[in-house]
Amino acid sequence: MRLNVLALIWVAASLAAPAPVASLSDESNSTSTSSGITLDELQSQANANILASLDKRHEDLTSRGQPSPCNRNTVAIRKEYGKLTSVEKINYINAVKCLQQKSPRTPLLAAPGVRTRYDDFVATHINQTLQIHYTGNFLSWHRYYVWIYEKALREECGYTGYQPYWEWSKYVAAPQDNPMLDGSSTSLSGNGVFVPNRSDVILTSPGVASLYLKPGLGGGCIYNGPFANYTVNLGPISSGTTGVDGGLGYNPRCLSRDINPYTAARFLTWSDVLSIMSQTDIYNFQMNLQGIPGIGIGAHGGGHYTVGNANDPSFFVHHGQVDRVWTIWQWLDPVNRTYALAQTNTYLNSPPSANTTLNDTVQLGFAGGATKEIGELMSVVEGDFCYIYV
Ligand SMILES: *[C@@H]1O[C@H](CO)[C@@H](O)[C@H](O)[C@H]1NC(C)=O
Ligand SMILES: *[C@@H]1O[C@H](CO)[C@@H](O)[C@H](O)[C@H]1NC(C)=O
Ligand SMILES: *[C@@H]1O[C@H](CO)[C@@H](O)[C@H](O)[C@H]1NC(C)=O
Ligand SMILES: *[C@@H]1O[C@H](CO)[C@@H](O)[C@H](O)[C@H]1NC(C)=O
Ligand SMILES: *[C@@H]1O[C@H](CO)[C@@H](O)[C@H](O)[C@H]1NC(C)=O
Ligand SMILES: *[C@@H]1O[C@H](CO)[C@@H](O)[C@H](O)[C@H]1NC(C)=O
Ligand SMILES: *[C@@H]1O[C@H](CO)[C@@H](O)[C@H](O)[C@H]1NC(C)=O
Ligand SMILES: [Cu+2]
Repeated sequence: MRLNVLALIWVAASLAAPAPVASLSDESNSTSTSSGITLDELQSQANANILASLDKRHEDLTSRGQPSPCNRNTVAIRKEYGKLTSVEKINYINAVKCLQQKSPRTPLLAAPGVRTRYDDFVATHINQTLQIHYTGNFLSWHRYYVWIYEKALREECGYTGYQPYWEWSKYVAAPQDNPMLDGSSTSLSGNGVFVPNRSDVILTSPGVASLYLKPGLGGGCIYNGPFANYTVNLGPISSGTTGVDGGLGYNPRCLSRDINPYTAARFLTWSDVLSIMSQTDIYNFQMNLQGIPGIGIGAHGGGHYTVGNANDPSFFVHHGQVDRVWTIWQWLDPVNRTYALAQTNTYLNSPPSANTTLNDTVQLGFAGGATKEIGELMSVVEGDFCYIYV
């Protein structure tokens, strides 16, 4: 499915172009260390800061005789999908399939198309789309969403691991060879069947140049791997083809996928990630991640157009990486960045709304979780959260 809705209401925006800081130089991928800094190195710095903060808190709490449940020995570790063992991958896949077989919590009156527990998550994302993208809560909402999904996998489906992430740049040359997408029994299935002669996806919006995205290597239904012949029930929400009831109606069809090396090469290289990481304020950080209208769709949009949307099980692995990039960026300068917010509560501030604050709330509907203030979701080791990325 296409997230053309992101383009529908793009508005002309005068935004700073990506400006990498001088100390960070380009790399073709995150595993190479021949020159310049890599994402792994930035992650090491960030993790050193997180662990130092955990240690300090642990010392403070234990010296006062108080419990210290989140410390360096208990912190959950989220890993890159390709680095999970085969058994870990299969456990993750089986837990996702379990959610896809369990009964939903969403009443049919609220979303007539929901059929499974997994659909509760898809419905929540569709329902709130225009309040959680290009907004001040984009990062915190999706952090909470991925965490509640991980919690459901663990508590409702017996998964004992944590949410994996997709290291975009590592597989940018051939996203179809990513162990997450290679079609093997330890992947989240591979490509959809190739549909020839498709035209470019055109993202248009008033006042800015249209973007043309070449079609990828698939486009049709997925017949391989663990999610072969999986039926999606909700959506789509793309322009012109919005499903019944605004995407919340029952619209059963195959899970399709169009793995797209052209989109990956354009938006998911280490150089792209570096431009995002090099932003020094939260406004430019999150705009570069989401994509500046008329210039690009960012790594967030790039990942979705390289693989898929919330009906696709890879969605949560992609958003694991979005959260990882934010986490690393925050912890490279925790004092200035942990609680930094920008933007408003409406999509590109249309219609105009108040600036997002730490006291604004987010909720995940029938997916689960309590209503939270954004301030409770800003640190991966505060409140309900206690995890790091390695
Ligand atoms: C959609 O959001 C509205 C407003 O928050 C809420 O009342 C409704 O229950 C939501 N529906 C679903 C399916 O989450
Ligand atoms: C990373 O880049 C190096 C050198 O540019 C290349 O040899 C290697 O194959 C790349 N690795 C991946 C996983 O793309
Ligand atoms: C694809 O387009 C080419 C050129 O227009 C045409 O010759 C060919 O038959 C088309 N293939 C299919 C499968 O439609
Ligand atoms: C998927 O559906 C196709 C076509 O209906 C069928 O040939 C194939 O055996 C199915 N595969 C699985 C794994 O169910
Ligand atoms: C935090 O921001 C202040 C004000 O812009 C700046 O002086 C300081 O260097 C920043 N802290 C770090 C660790 O970069
Ligand atoms: C909202 O945030 C912008 C950018 O930080 C700022 O210029 C503006 O004054 C804020 N508006 C209000 C009403 O606080
Ligand atoms: C507003 O948010 C701040 C930061 O998260 C928090 O410390 C404070 O308690 C909140 N205030 C209210 C009235 O909830
Ligand atoms: Cu989203």
